[in-house]
This record gives sequence, structure tokens and C-alpha cells, in this order.
Amino acid sequence: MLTDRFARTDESTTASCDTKYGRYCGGTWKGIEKKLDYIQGMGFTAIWITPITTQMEGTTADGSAYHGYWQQDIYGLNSEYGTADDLHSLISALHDRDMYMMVDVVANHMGYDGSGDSVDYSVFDPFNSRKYFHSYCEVSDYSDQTNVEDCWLGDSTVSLPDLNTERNDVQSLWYDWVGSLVSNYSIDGLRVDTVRHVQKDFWPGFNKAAGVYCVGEVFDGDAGFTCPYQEVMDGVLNYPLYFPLLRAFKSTSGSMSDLYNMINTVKSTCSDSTLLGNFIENHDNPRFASYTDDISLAKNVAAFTIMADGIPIIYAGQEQHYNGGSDPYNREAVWLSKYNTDSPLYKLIAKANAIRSRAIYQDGGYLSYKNYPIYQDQTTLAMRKGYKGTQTITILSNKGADGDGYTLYLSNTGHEAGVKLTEIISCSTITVGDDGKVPVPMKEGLPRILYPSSELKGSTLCS
Ligand code: ABC
Ligand code: CA
Repeated sequence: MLTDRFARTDESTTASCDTKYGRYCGGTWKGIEKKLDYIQGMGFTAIWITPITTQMEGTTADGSAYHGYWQQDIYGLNSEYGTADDLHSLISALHDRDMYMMVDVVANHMGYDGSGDSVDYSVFDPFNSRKYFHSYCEVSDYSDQTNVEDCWLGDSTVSLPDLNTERNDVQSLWYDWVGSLVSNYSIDGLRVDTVRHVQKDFWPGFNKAAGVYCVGEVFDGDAGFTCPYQEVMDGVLNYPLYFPLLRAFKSTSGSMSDLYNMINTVKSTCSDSTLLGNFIENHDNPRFASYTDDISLAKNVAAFTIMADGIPIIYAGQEQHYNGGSDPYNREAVWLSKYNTDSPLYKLIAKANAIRSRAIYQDGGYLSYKNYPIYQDQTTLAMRKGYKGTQTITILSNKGADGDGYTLYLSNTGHEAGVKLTEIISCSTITVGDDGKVPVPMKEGLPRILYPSSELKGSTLCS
């Protein structure tokens, strides 16, 4: 979630928030704490919040620092979100529920109200001198890694002074900082910003000093480029899968084979696909529903995100089928949905998370078992995750809500003839045929998730 956009201390569900202005809308850590039931009700066990550090103040033509990526003082907190006590209180509340806190952190840059050649470095704490930074140039060529690492993000309105992360003093400051941050607040994991903009050899020390799971942002769809970052950090956001996933489901004519192939490519190229962060939405890309308002397509991408290898990430507002386009329009206030727990995607996500949790509960090896596609046709992709007897079989369709009803006879599920399976989305029971094929009832382009009925005994799922 973006902290500023999730929930307010006053629990207002009407406070206005016009995304186009790029200003603070009033979300806080206290607000989040009050809405943990809403998050936990979908089956989530962790939240990822915006960077917490003190930001550049004021409003510019690029808006203000409501998103948290324009820090100036890394030892202070962003008072717009609350106090240190509020943050501690939120984290304790999470831990009391056996949930985790993941905080977003930025080591690549600071933020400055002005162009790169006009920076007053004394405003930064601790990097209060020009010597800590790379000399000014703008990132302009993503095919040139030196340019990407040494030049600056941002623009001439708000520049993002790029730290000289090769310097030993900069490295020690960051490593000490991240270690203290994690221990002072009992943080459980980090989302690390702009990882591709810092030289690789900076990251192992950072990850080690953090001492918790780190998932890095390497915004690139090429597995050959992105996966190697998993050698220097626990995990990366699954941008390689994001693009084919979007293409497969953003219309009823998307390519399933690109997605099929990418599942295998990521698995063979990244060192561990089960530690990647899967998503179809985030605060940098247009909402899924900005491409199509088809609810079945949205259900399929959500189901895929949760049932594939890796850590499922749902961007707050996705469960309400928000449809904002590019930044800043994709940053709608979640409170305006009134936190509707009856929305179709809220319920779908809750179900998919529930069966995933059940599969983990029934088999401790479920999460590390590597998912693989078992079937594809023009509109369908099926995949298996989990050892024989406790595997989930997920069948995805891009036929859309107008899709016809039919039976898909599915092979290669790993199930023997006669075994009874529960289809979790419709709560129907299916028996594996004598030929070993599973007759899957397809309808309205809905996703299907199959799990052995015997393994659901004692669970409330579909009972
Ligand atoms: C915003 C708008 C700007 C506007 C400005 C005033 O406000 O985006 O248009 O001019 C923060 C804020 C943003 C703000 C920026 C800049 O700061 O959230 O609202 O911009 O001031 C992270 C965060 C992101 C954050 C920053 C900066 C970094 O998630 O929220 O932004 O701390 C690059 C970076 C990536 C960054 C992302 C926004 O930009 O690498 O770290 N995200 C290519 C490049 C990518 C690049 C991407 C977008 O374009 O390879 O590295 O990301 O510019 C695929 C390819 C990809 C390719 C895509 C487009 O196509 O495989 O490689 O990505 O096919
Ligand atoms: Ca850099």
C-alpha cells in the first residue's frame, strides 16, 4: 500500500483525494492499524508500506513527497504518517496477529526540490556534502549500466541526488542505518527501491546488515537481466512475469504461450522462483482494470498471483477493482471504497489465499515446490504446485465474463483415477476420470483451483 492512501486516523471514508494533484491525502500508520481486519480478512499475513523516512517538504510542479521516495533525513520519520509511537504500535498490532511488517527503503538517492545543478547538500542527513554523491547527470540510457547506476533519476523540478554507493563511508552509513532500522522497529522484511540503479556489489552487505528478507525492485521484464540480482539479494519483484501475465489477461485475445514460457524461463533463470514477489499491480504501473473492466479477467490475474511460485503481492485497491491509469492516477485512496469486504475481488482473493494457506498447512514443502504449467490452449493455462496428494491445480482462462460454459478434460494433474477433488472457486466436487483426466467445469471465464477433497477435512473452505 501507499501509506498516504490506505487509511486515515479519523477512519474517514469520504475525505477527498484527487490523485492528479500528487499531494498528501492524509493516510497514516494509525489509520492502517485500525484497518488490519480488512487486510487480514483477505488472508494476508504481511503488509508493505511506503518509505518511512523524513521527506522533502512542500509542493512542486511534480507534486509533494506523499509517496515517500524523496527522502532528506534518513534518521527521522515522515511526520505526515504519524509518530514513532504510532509506528511501533502498528508493528506490535501486526505481530499480535502473527502478521509481518515490510518497509520500503531507498538507498540509491535522496530527493531535492530543484534541479540537479542547484542542490544544497547541507539539507541532507547524514549525506550533507556533495562528496557523498555522484556528479550530476540524468539517467537517459537504460542499455548503459554505468549511466543507470551513476546518473540521477528524477527531473529538473525534483532531482534525486544519486549517492556514490562505491564509497566506503556511504556503504557503512547505509549498512548501519538499515541494521538499526530493522532492530529499532522489529521490521520483518524490506522492499528495496531502485536496485538496478546501484552497483551489484553494494547489495549483499546491505541485505546481510538488514538481517531480514529483502525483495528488490529491478524494473525490467528481461529475466536475463533481472534474475541475476537474486544473486545479491534474497528476492526480486517478478517483473519478468508481470509483462506476459498482463498481456495474457488484459484482453480476451492475449497470448497464453508467452506466459507459459515465462513461468519456465523464470524458474530456470532465477536462482529461486519461490522467493520472488509476484504482482499484477503496483504504484508505478497502471491498474489492471485500467486495461479492461472485465471482472473475470481480474479474478484470473489475482488467482495467478496467489497460486504461482513466490510471495503474492496485492496492491491495495486492487481488491476493489480500482482502475486508475499511470502514476499518479493509480494511487487512489482505498478509504473511498469504504473497505467493502463484499467486493468480488476481495472475496476471490480471500479464497485463493485460504487454499494457499491450507496447502502450506497440509504440506510444509508446498512453498518450495516449484510450480509448473501442465496445459495450455489459446484461452487456457493450467499449472501445478505441490507434491502428489497435496498439490493445487490452478486453471486460468482469458475468455472473460462472457465466456461459454464447457468441460475441460485436463491431464497431467498428478491425480489418480477416482480421486475426489474440490474446485475451490465454485465449491463443486469433481472425480478424476478412469482415463486419469479431470473434468473441469469452466464457465464465464472464471479461474478454477482444484485441491484433494480429503485434504480439506477440518477446514471451513467449501464446507
Ligand atoms: C513521478 C512520475 C513522473 C513525474 C514525476 C514528477 O512524478 O512518474 O513521470 O515526472 C517516485 C515516485 C514517482 C515519481 C518518481 C520520480 O519518484 O513514486 O511518482 O515520478 O520523482 C521506484 C519506485 C517509484 C519511485 C522511484 C524513485 C523508484 O517504485 O515509485 O518513484 O524513488 C524506473 C526505475 C524504478 C522506478 C520507476 C518509477 O522508474 O528504474 O526504480 N521505481 C523502464 C526502465 C525502468 C524504469 C521504467 C519506468 O522504464 O527499464 O528501470 O523504472 O521509467 C518493459 C521493460 C522495462 C521498462 C518498461 C517501461 O518496459 O522491460 O525495462 O522499464 O518492457
Ligand atoms: Ca545510483
